[in-house]
Amino acid sequence: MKINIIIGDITESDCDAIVNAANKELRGGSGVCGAIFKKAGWDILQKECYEKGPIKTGEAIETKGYNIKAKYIIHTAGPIYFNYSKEESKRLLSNSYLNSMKLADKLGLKSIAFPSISTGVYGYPIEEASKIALETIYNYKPETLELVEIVCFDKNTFNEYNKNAR
Ligand code: AR6
Repeated sequence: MKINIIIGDITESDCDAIVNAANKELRGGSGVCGAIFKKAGWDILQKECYEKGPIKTGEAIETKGYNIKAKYIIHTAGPIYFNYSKEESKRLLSNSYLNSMKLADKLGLKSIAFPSISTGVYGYPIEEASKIALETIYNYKPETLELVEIVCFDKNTFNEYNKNAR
C-alpha cells in the first residue's frame, strides 16, 4: 500500500473516499468538516449523517460523497485531546485511522484520503498525532486499499508528518 503525504484541500481529492474529522454527533462543524459539508451540500449530507449517527470516538461510518468527487465520505470522530489520558487519546486516535481504513476495505475501495484528525479544534499536538497516524497506517494490512493519502492543510502539518515518514 502506497502512502503519500501531500499539501492540499481534501475536498479536491481524487481518492475513492475522503475522511471527515467529525464529531460524535456527526453535526456539520468548522475546519475540515465545514469544508466537506459545504462542498458536498450541507443539508443533504447532514440528513444522512443524522440518520447514521451518533458514533463513538474512534468509530467510523460512511456516507455518499454527494457533490464531492470522492464516492464516499468516511466520518470518524477523533478524540478531544484534553478529555482523556495521553494513553487513551493515543488509542482513540489510532482507532479513528484504523476503523476508517477497515471500512474502506469493506467497501472495496482502492484509495482513501485522511486529514490530520484531531489536530485542529480538538487540540491534539501535531508532533504526537502525526506519529500515531503514520504508525497506524504503516502497520495496517490492507485488503483492497492500494493508496493512503494524508492531506495536510498547512506547511507545519506537512513538515511534521514528513519527519515521521519512512
Ligand atoms: N483539507 C484538509 N485539511 C484541512 C482542511 C481541508 N479543506 N481544512 C482544515 N484542515 P479540524 P479536529 C485541517 O479542526 O481537530 C469540527 O468542528 C486543519 O488545518 O478540522 O479533528 C468538527 O465538526 C487541521 O490540520 O478537526 C469537530 O467538531 C486538521 O484539518 C471538530 O472540528 C483538523 O482540524 C474536529 O476537530
